[in-house]
Amino acid sequence: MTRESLVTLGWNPFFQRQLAFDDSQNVSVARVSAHFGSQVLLLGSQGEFRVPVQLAEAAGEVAVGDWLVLDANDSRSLQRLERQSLVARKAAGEEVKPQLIAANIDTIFIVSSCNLDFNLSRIERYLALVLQADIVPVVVLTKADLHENPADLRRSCEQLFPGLLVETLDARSCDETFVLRSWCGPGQSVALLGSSGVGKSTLANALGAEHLSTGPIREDDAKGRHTTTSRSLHLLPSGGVLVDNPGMRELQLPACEEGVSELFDDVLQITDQCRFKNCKHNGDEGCAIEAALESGELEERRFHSFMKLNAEQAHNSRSLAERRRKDRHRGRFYKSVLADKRRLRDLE
Ligand SMILES: Nc1nc2c(ncn2[C@@H]2O[C@H](COP(=O)(O)OP(=O)(O)OP(=O)(O)O)[C@@H](O)[C@H]2O)c(=O)[nH]1
Ligand SMILES: [Mg+2]
Ligand SMILES: [Zn+2]
Repeated sequence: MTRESLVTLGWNPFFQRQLAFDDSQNVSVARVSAHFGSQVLLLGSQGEFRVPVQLAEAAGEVAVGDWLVLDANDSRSLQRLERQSLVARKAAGEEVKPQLIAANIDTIFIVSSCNLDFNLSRIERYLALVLQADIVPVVVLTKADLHENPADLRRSCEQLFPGLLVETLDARSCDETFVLRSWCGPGQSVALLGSSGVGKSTLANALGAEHLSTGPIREDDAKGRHTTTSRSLHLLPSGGVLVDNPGMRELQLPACEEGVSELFDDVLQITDQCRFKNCKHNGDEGCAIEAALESGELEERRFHSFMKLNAEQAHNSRSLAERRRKDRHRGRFYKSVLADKRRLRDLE
């Protein structure tokens, strides 16, 4: 395998150190570029190739962006390398289980458009997820060409988190997307997250990912039509790789306590001053939040967003722990049933 071509796919010493095989063994390394359910698309120094999911996941479940060590003869995965980062959300629907979005990503462009889709609380949701995964967030406000004063929207986003980088642009324009190039350099992995129709694939195309399909949005509510249907990883001419994602209908937070705490550090500092440790911030005596809301120090919207996201992640985190406990319990139960059956058979 040539290390040089792997470097353009994001290979670095963090992965190199984990290799349990040496050059004399008949193995190759590849990165997961798409997951189609029954088949997985891989990118290696020899180019793109498909393998059945049973072979790709022989060493564990994979996400787009994962690095795999493969048996060079039959492409069976022998080792899934430890991830530098992992973005996951709670899968849509009632069931509480994580859905892997992308692995080994350095920067996430949280894409929102300067139209009806623009919503600070939704951007906060994405931010909590990205901060939780220890990935650099950049907010990209597309369709700036359709808004009278995109700089106002940029300023309100900048206030969501100290030092947050926000760019406003026309995603169709290669010149305007140039401001994003510094995150797309050699060895860098970027992923796009956002609702349907905000211009993720348009942006990917302007950055040089080849020919991704884009589609018109509905005129009445500016919602997209879910043009992109699966995630995929693409090489960029600037040297990095980019993961385009399908638009998200709902982004439910998984266990995300650190991300929420980091994002809402200002609110937590105020709650520290409430008279009682278990203050519900709901008319309780000596509540510092109430005072901050009244004085205007804390914005009503931000406080509600904090309460909502915190409760949601705590709920999903508890449900996830409960599910794991049940799975373990069920495992023990089946084992004991099997043992009983074996005993009965031995007695027969
Ligand atoms: N005027 C304008 N139109 C844009 C801009 N960005 C995207 N569009 C248009 O918005 C529509 C939706 O763009 P897509 O790139 O398909 O959106 P997407 O986020 O990939 O949507 P999904 O794949 O459904 O998640 C297309 O008609 C684009 O041409 C922009 O910055 N300005
Ligand atoms: Mg798309
Ligand atoms: Zn309080």
